[in-house]
Amino acid sequence: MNEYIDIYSEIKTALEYNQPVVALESTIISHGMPYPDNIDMVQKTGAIIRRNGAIPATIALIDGKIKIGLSEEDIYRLATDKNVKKVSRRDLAYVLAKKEIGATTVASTMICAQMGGIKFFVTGGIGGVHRGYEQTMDVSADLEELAETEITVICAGAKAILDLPRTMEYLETKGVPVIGYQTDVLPAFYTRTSSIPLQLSANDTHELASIINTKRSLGLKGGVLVMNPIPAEHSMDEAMINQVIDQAIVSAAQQGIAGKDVTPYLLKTIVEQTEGQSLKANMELVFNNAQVGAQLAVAYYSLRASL
Ligand code: PSU
Ligand code: MN
Repeated sequence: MNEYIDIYSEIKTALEYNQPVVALESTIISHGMPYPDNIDMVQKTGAIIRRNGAIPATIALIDGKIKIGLSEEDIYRLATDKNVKKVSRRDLAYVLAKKEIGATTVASTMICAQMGGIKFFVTGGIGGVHRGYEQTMDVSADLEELAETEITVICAGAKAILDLPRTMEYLETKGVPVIGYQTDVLPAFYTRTSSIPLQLSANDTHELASIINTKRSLGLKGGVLVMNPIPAEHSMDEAMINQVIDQAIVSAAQQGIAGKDVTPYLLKTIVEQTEGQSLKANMELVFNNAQVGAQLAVAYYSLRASL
């Protein structure tokens, strides 16, 4: 392990004894949700992971270290400090070397989780190919990381802020297994379905654990993406949310928002335009992913122990 990794003792022990650990990203805290809901989200997500038999490990860059497992003070800083940098693969070495405070995206959380020996990671939504990418070339580094790094990411699909068909094509080209959890269509984050069929699906966490174990045994590089739809009682009206998303994209273009500011800008605008309704849905789908992710980690480690 490299000298930048700082793993909280409880998590270190769990990893040594092959107990299930589930990583969480921190960009969702700093740039994905407003304060104080972001703190509420991390605490509840951690509690759900524990209740389902795994140990939560939130990852961030603090004072020159990759911290795996954060203190309450770290979480408060991430949730409130305006100087927190959104850190993807590109920014990782820079922010560490300068000892700045950095929040990890899906891509950099995967990198750091792998450095620490963690195999599962729960989040809300991943980045992807942005709409209008023909002009902007805006494709999230999350996709390339899924192609390279051996972590299973549990999410609620991708948002319609992205070009969903092209996001799926990219993942197919890169050979990333995208597995629907109890669904055979791509969930669209705020809604349970989209018009895009999934080629792979699994009925329960044991099936998923067996697929992940087989992939590992074959030595195939790259991650696995589990698509877990938002619970029906929390899903949003499709026409309404799509209209809000369309407007947010127009407004981002008009204001010249580009690069890594695009996703945070869109998320914030959508929360404002739905008067918090989208934030509530976002939190609920993270909780649901935490439950499935923890159960999957438990199933995977018990399968490994039985081999
Ligand atoms: N989608 C969400 N919430 C988020 C993000 C995406 O619904 O918080 C964050 C994640 O950290 C993701 C990142 O990895 O945005 C993608 O940003 P970009 O498109 O700049 O790669
Ligand atoms: Mn981008």
